[in-house]
Amino acid sequence: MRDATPGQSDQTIFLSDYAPVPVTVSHVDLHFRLDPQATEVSARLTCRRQRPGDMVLNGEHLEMVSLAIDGTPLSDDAYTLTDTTLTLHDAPDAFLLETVARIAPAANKALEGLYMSGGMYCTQCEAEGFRRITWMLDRPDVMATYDVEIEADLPVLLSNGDEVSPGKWHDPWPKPTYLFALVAGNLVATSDSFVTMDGREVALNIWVRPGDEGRTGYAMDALKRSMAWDEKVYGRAYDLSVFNIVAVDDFNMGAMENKGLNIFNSKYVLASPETATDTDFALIEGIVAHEYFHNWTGNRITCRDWFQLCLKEGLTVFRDQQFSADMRGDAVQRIGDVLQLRARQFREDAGPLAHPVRPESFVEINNFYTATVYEKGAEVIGMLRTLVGADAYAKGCTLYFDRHDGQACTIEDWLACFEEVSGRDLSQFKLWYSQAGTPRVTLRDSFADGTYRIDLAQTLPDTPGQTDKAPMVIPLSFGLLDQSGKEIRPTEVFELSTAQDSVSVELAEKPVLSMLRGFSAPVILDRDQSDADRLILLASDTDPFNRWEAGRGLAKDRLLRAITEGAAFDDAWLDALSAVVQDEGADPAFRALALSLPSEDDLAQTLHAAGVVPDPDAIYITRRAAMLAIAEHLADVLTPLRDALRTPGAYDPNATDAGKRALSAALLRHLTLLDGGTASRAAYDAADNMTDRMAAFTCLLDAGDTTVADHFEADWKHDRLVMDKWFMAQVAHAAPGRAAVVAHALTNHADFDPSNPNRFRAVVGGLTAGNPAGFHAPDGSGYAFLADWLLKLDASNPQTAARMSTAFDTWRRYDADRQALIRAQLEAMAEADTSRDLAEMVNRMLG
Ligand code: B3K
Ligand code: ZN
Repeated sequence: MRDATPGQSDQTIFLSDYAPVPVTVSHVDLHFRLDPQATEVSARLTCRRQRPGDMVLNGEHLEMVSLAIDGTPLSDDAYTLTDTTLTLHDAPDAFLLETVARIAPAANKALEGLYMSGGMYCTQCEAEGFRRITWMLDRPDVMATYDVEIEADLPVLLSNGDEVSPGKWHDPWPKPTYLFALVAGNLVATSDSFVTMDGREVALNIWVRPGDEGRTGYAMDALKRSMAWDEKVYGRAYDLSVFNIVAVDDFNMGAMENKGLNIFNSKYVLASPETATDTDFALIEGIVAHEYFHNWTGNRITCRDWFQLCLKEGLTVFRDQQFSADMRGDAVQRIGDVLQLRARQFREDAGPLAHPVRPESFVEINNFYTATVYEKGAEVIGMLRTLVGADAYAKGCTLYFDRHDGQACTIEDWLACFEEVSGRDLSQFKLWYSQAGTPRVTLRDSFADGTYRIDLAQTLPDTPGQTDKAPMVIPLSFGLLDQSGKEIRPTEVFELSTAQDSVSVELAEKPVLSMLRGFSAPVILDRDQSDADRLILLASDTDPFNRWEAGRGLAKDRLLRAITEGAAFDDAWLDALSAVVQDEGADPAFRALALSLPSEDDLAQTLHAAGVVPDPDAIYITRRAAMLAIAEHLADVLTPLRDALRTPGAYDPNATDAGKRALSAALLRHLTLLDGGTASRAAYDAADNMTDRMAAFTCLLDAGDTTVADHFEADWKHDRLVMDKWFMAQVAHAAPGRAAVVAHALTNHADFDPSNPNRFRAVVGGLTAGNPAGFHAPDGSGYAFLADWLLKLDASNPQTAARMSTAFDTWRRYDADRQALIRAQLEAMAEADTSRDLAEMVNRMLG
């Protein structure tokens, strides 16, 4: 492991070891003299003793210029300086600590702390990046007010809070270091304003590089809608006179909620009809909302320590999902959220990286910004709301905001608010935070003598470091239909809180059970469900999630039987699918979701869970065969349906039009299997927006078209975000046998810059996530490609390398040959001189 300070950086940190700091900091005064190679950071920290002990400040990659307390330089024996800490011995009870540090932002390719992107200075401090800027108590329970002054020969100088004078900022709201931000550069703003519910006017700016300002309109609109929504739904108003967003090209993740100065990956800000797809627009809306909502859930009330990360992330994801559902429609949003949850979180929970929503130990906290903390964390909030009810949920949130404003909190603080308003004991519910793994709920039902009985049992699988877990409280929403599809019992919630339980209902005839409506709990439901019941639910359930789920169940059964037994695709299924796709009364977005088959990874996950070793090639081939069977079944209607879906007028990213385009694209994908690409070529040429263009482009790549990639490149070479799509699509849509070769060739392209995370993710993620059969090619070429690039990237950007390494986390699913190939790559990485980040991931995956 590289850069390890013995006994320090390879140390595991435990939740149980939490202790408050002996000396705290209440105000931070920073002066930056910016220079790419030698930025000088002068810090004056107002410090106050709370309990006995040394003050240990964090600081990494810093050159010390000076150090003084209350104006007097410190003698050598008054402090100890290491590569990672500055310890003050015998500090007084109240004092001003003055340090001057020198740093080199241009050399910082880890994209943590202060770094440079496209000529601009920017920061990323969460989780522990501030320590690369100056010495400070770099932990979330130390909340301070800030004054910041920036000196640089650049037109735009930004930091948190309100601008006092050019380049001088004051943030009156106490915040932890991770929310600090600074941006300086040649930027232009799109500006607007918002009047809060208490009548204050807030200036809104989205700062971008000159030339990009025409692509900020949608993000600005999403911001204003987010501000209004949080006032209306959660009663939360914004609290500064300005809200700035900056778009940055080189960014390790999606965006960052720094107080009053959100920094975004440009991919999640910049959008125009010509350059962004409907998916991009929806992501921009959701991420702008997410970061804005953090202003209350995360910033005003933050986390006591990083183990409480889900306190802000799970809650904020839940809030952004609610917002998107309000903007775009509940059903489609919920189906999309559950698809993501199963694809990312269920997968994580089923492998060596499984961990609780609130982990109990870590080596590198950046490795815990996971689907479990975020998405399962959001599901836990959703279940809490279901269990206490919408009214108590709203009251509990208000109590939380009132009671804990300005504090750094724990999950216990959060749950106590809901216990208080609902009068309910949530101690069993709290197990959702501490027990890892996806619960499996087994359901058996029977009907006899006028009684319908549902028997339920729950089990929770062993996960790393956890066995013999206790039963959880699982809210199961369900309703009943009669055999004609009419609802005979509306939705009710059964709380499964013991290992086994049952529900009995008196009825004249056996009903059709619609269980887990709206996916009321993040569990795997294990049951035998007849085709007849599924067909009734698909046609008639009042719960749209379960309508979709029934169709998905039918499809999944067919695919699994085709893979394991070579079963043919039956007309009953194809007829039902065809009816949904042609149902003009249904939302086109829903019809598009109904037409899309379970992903290759989903099928592999399900086979593995059933004790079958998944064969990635067989999965790929069978899935294609199923699509062809659907295409042939729908052959006569594909074109007329597409024609009927045309949206009149200019492109508009609204959800209704986007749904039509999504269905049209899904139909085109099937049509391409029949006509070899004729319709796609016409669609590509006719496209006047990036959504239609990408749909046609990927269809043509699937069809083996050899010229379209060059055309696309010639048209879009100048646009970095569009070119990310070009890089990714070629790898994701390569024939599996060629995927690693295509990916490798693209890494030699003049525009492949691995130091840009978006470009790296486009090519490497295009293979690992976009082309599973290619990644798992039997010759191991995909594995070698990933491991080579992880090691290369890790030398400069450990965070993104560690994150991308999770592609290997399913390795124990596969056959002995593939396992041996992956194990060899993991072992080679474990032996290599890697970062703490990557080393932790590799060691966990090796188990
Ligand atoms: N809070 C940031 C994520 C920071 C990740 C640090 N490795 C973005 C978000 O969740 O809103
Ligand atoms: Zn977040």
